[in-house]
Amino acid sequence: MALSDTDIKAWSEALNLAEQNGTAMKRITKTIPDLDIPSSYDIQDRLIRLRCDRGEQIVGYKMGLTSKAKMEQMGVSDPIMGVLTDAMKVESNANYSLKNKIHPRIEPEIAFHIKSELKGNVGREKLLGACSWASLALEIIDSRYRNFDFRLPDVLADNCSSTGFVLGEAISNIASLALDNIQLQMTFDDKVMQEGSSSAILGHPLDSLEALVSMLSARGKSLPADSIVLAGAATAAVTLEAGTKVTVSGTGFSPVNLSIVS
Ligand code: 0L1
Ligand code: MG
Repeated sequence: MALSDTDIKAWSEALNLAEQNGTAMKRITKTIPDLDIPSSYDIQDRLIRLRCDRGEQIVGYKMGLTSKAKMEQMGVSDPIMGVLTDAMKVESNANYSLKNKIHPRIEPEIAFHIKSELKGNVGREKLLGACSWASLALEIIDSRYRNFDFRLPDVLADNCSSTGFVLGEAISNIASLALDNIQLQMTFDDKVMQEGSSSAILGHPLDSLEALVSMLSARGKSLPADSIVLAGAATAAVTLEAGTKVTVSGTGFSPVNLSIVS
């Protein structure tokens, strides 16, 4: 079911309030079971506009549900995309506060910086030519829905649970990286929480970027020059707890750390 403009505005405001206050809400599909995908992305666009209205700037995109495990969990066969703003950027080695977060989780990712605009069908070669650097990343996700209970249209509307991201050292010699099989490990205080290969990110992280460009094109958009892209998680996400030091390491990269505080 397609939503009216009034409903799109109302749901984006509800999600915005949930995020700002750190209070969970009932998923939209409990009220509108047949919410359609275009309306979900319209809510997402409106939600981002609210962020921009309070001074935030769009800095890039994220891909979500990129691993088979997560797709099966959601009963979908395609990945999803969300928008990143400057306010979501967290410095490496920072103290990250869980204040006003609902039920935050963290996952290991690989990020890219795209220097020139991309649209339509792009292959790995074109993507590599447009890429100025790659880095390890940590993504913090926090669904605005009670108990992380959502359906596909809900999570799209909620900007794919986007909350924060940390970028590691930028590697500009991308050819030196074995992007098809970077071994990623995420630890909490030296305890290994998740391990995986970059091949779990839609088979190859550049293929995830290719999917992003094609999804944007299908919506009449392009990937702008000077965009950061989180290619997606290689593993499941892990619940964050205050007092933990989170580290992600990956072949060819320096580790990235984040200290979680209350
Ligand atoms: O980044 C992700 O893969 C998360 C997408 C949204 C699903 C979730 O919140 O787990
Ligand atoms: Mg992610």
